[in-house]
Amino acid sequence: MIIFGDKNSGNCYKIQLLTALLDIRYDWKDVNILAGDTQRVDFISMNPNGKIPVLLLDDGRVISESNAILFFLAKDSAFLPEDHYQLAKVLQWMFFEQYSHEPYIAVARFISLYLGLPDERNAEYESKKQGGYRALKVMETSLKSQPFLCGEQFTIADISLFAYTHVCHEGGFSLDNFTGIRNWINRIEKLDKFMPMAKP
Ligand SMILES: N[C@@H](CCC(=O)N[C@@H](CS)C(=O)NCC(=O)O)C(=O)O
Repeated sequence: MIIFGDKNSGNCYKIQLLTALLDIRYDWKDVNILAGDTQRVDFISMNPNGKIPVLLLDDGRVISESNAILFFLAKDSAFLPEDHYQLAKVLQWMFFEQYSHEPYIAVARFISLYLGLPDERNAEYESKKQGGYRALKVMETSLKSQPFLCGEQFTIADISLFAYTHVCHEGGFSLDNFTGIRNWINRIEKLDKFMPMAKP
């Protein structure tokens, strides 16, 4: 199978981390968003939404959306609970990541790290920071009393939220007041076969 992605993207790193932890083999194709690769006809024919990551299976079938790819690849592994309630909790955190976390923390990081915080985006950046801190507080509430987001078991929900949380300082966030999150990050970085994200 082939993963199309950019190694500086947290959404793509989710897939790199899961495949490293599970020893899943794949080919990697670098996609350069700024050069327009995601808008080219061949790419759009795979993902009409024009976004990475994309997983192309050997039989030609395609999956987009990072959390859907995590779900697909984690089948039959310890990172996807069998218990129906626990599985719903995994989904709960992954929907939270897409609606209440990534649009704030990843976008603040993009504006700050990649665009150099231009004046015309400062108001947007500040509002992204507010939303980002709101999301971090929600995570902290769970992580101060349990090792992983869904309880004792490390799941793909942790991978999903780890991706942009552990680099949130690159978006101007401080984790000084988030002991639960800091301990959770350390715990994940110590997992067997952990793979760090590429440095920007
Ligand atoms: N919800 C999507 C978001 C994917 C996404 O926003 N990808 C960015 C890179 S991190 C992208 O491809 N942007 C290109 C564009 O919007 O043109 C996911 O989780 O996979």
